[in-house]
Amino acid sequence: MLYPRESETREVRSLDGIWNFVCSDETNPTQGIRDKWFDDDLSKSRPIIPMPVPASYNDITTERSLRDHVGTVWYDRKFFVPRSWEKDQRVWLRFGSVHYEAFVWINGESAVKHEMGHLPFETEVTHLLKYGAENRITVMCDNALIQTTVPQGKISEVANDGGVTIIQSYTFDFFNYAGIHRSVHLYTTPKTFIEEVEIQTKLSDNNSVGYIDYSVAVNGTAANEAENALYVRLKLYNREGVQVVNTTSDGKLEGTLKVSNAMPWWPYLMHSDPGYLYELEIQLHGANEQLLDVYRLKVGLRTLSWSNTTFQINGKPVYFRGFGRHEDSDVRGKGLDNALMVRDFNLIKWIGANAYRTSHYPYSEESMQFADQHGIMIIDECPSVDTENYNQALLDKHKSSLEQLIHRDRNHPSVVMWSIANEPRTGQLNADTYFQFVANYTRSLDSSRPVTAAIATPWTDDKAGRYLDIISFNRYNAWYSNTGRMDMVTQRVIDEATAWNKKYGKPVIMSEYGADTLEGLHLQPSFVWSEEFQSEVFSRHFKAFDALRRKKWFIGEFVWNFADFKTAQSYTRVGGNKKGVFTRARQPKAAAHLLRQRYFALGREVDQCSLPEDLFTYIVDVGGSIKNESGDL
Ligand code: GCB
Repeated sequence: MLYPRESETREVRSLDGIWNFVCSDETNPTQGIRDKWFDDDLSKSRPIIPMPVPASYNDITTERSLRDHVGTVWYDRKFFVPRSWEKDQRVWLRFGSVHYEAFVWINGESAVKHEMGHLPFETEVTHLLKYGAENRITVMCDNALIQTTVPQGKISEVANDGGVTIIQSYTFDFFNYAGIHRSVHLYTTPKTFIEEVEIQTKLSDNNSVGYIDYSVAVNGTAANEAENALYVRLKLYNREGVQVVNTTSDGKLEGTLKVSNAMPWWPYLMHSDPGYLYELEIQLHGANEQLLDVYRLKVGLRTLSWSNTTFQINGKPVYFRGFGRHEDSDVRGKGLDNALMVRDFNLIKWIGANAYRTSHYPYSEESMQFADQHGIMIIDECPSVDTENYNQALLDKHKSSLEQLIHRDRNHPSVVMWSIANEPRTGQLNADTYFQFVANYTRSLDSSRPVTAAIATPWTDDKAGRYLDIISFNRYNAWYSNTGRMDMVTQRVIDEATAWNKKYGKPVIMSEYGADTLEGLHLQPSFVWSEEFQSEVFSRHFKAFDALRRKKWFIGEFVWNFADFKTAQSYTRVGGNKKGVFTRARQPKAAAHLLRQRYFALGREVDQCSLPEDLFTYIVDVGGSIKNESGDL
């Protein structure tokens, strides 16, 4: 599914803005369907309130009942479609994501249904629209999570003071924000149009020549009638806008572009010019050379390779230094917010990280494009969290989530690995065959990237690691285990990473470690929840990582978490999970400065990057170096 882009043959319109909103009764979630609320304006059925799109609806009002609502909610709005769209083209409706399940009507007619949060879906609406007139779009969104949704949850009816109440419970550790989370677009295509583009890139051994394997899929009646007459012309432009390749496909619409004097795509701090992108212009031509459609795509030229001991990009070993993150912020919840996205990337670069994992679901397409541009590597995770009680229906949906994710993200150079689950219960019965299926399915969709999963099951019990290419493990030494014991971190991390490597003979990443930290709480000597504690926990891990780095198979460290985020209510969470290196308002805690010094120091050692001038604060001129137990400062 291509991202909606304007071109000389396509128009894009946003339907973002303030929509009308109605919350169903929790005890009667299907009433709106039975009473056909989609047949007319929602305001005719129920009192409406204004609701921004994109945004989660939970934190917009002051009502507890809406924040904690379980079940269906409704949105609608009006929009005009120009008369000019009526002829010789097709119109598509596309949602960046709706969490969790969406039902959409246009002018009262069913248009599309989609299950799965954080992933886009679209449908053709040419036949449903009124041209040169006003139209209505209605969306019903259901946030209920059960044992066969991805992620899983449980719904129960529980007695309360006045009767019964519906409770949504889930084991994952982030708030189940819901609603129309990302942008809604209408866009046009010609009748015969470019429906899919798949590219794979590689570089010659000395990185001087790039190769882009492409294949284009076309949709449209003309394609069926005169398939052989169609061909694509591909033009590749470098960053300066200079055309470097111009070629024409055969009737199969696939082939390979060769790029001489290639500018490789490098991660941030691995090269002085990271995130180099070319622009690929794809022109679809029909009989008599007629230009049918044009679509443009950014392309990064890079080769990934991995073995049992290493992960390489363009032939150079990678050491990941990054974060687990969340799409989460005050008021907006999981709603797309460009200001927040740009701020987050500025912080990632400020701190010297080169990677993050899209824990625990796919992030916005806009952020994937941004990561391409800035050279930030992504471990791209599907929405399967705390996976358990394995069954066929769950497996089918889990596979579907990966299919949708890979389809969406396969052309991004920033995506360097697929994560097929976070903390699945891999010691359970059937975990073995379940993950064999999931991992093999992922490889069948894309064999150009390694497959991982972030595992918390003890290595002794795990049954999934043998199906992965890279082992990632999450562990909270001095926090959930041996709370407060700084003297029980370093050796345990070394031992566990080594045990994973010994068991499976694969590269190993520590994909989560950290400590909840209340900004402004200072306690010396360090004590749980204080800023001093977080810094010290990090430092004990750094020591372990440095010992592990000497063994080549240890390839990365990811702090949990980039920023504080909201969770379900619990007595272990003070307004949410506070393991952020940044606050929820995206300001640094003390440990952020420490982490910055480490990430840049690693960048200099591993990738010979230059250091920012303000990395170390001036203290005193002692006419030489200061020594501490770990060496020169
Ligand atoms: C984990 C989970 C993550 C939690 C984190 C924590 O292992 O993967 O979702 O937020 O621990 O802080 O408990």
